[in-house]
Amino acid sequence: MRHIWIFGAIWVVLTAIAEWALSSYIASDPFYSVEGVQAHIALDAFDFLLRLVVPVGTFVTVFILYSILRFRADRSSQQDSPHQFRYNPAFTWSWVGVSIALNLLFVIHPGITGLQQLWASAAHAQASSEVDVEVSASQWEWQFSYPQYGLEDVVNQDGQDELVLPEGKTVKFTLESEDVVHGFWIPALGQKKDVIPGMTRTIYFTPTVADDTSHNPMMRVQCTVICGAGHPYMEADVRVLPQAQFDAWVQQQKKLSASGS
Ligand SMILES: [Cu+2]
Repeated sequence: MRHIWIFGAIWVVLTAIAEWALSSYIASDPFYSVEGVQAHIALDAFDFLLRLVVPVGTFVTVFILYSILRFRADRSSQQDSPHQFRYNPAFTWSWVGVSIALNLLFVIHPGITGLQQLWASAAHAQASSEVDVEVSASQWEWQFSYPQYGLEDVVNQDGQDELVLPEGKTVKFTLESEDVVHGFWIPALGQKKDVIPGMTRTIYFTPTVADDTSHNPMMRVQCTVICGAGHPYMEADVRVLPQAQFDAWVQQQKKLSASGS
């Protein structure tokens, strides 16, 4: 009985430390600094799973280490350790029961509840998206057009492809590939979708923070499907601008395309 109390105390303390370390890691790691409505749904699911997995991980670790250290055979003795048992039905069935309960919980939340949130958010986005962006993927380049504004294959002042989005607005992306399968991913916005030749697919993002690739490397377009030698470099810069600046950018691009053609 004493061992159970000591084990429990170590487990609780280690779990508390691990949860604290996890929180500070997530808070400081740019990979988790999401800046979009849909991304927050995904991060909440991830966060919930990780938080419940920590006590399981510390339980197994403490269990093994405590058993090894506390119940090892005496060095001077040729005998096995006296603290041994082969069957412990109470423990076995508790373990099986807790595992089943946790897995069922994960299926319900964040599994079903998270999917419902994502679907609701997609339906809402579909009804309310205000900006259309046509994305063309090819080996190994992303090109962005804005049919509403008559802008095709926009580039920044250095001539690089660039995706510019208004802050707080839902954007509908129409994805097409000119050659092979690519993957359209903006890490900071938390979702991705394969871009498949011969198909037109759509995805919606609602960026919530004005940010750009130079401040946050996760705010970029990245190909996620190995599509040939240039795949790792198939990236494009993203700039999320407050609405007024976005409007000014549209006007500037319109002037540029008028003078260029
Ligand atoms: Cu690729």
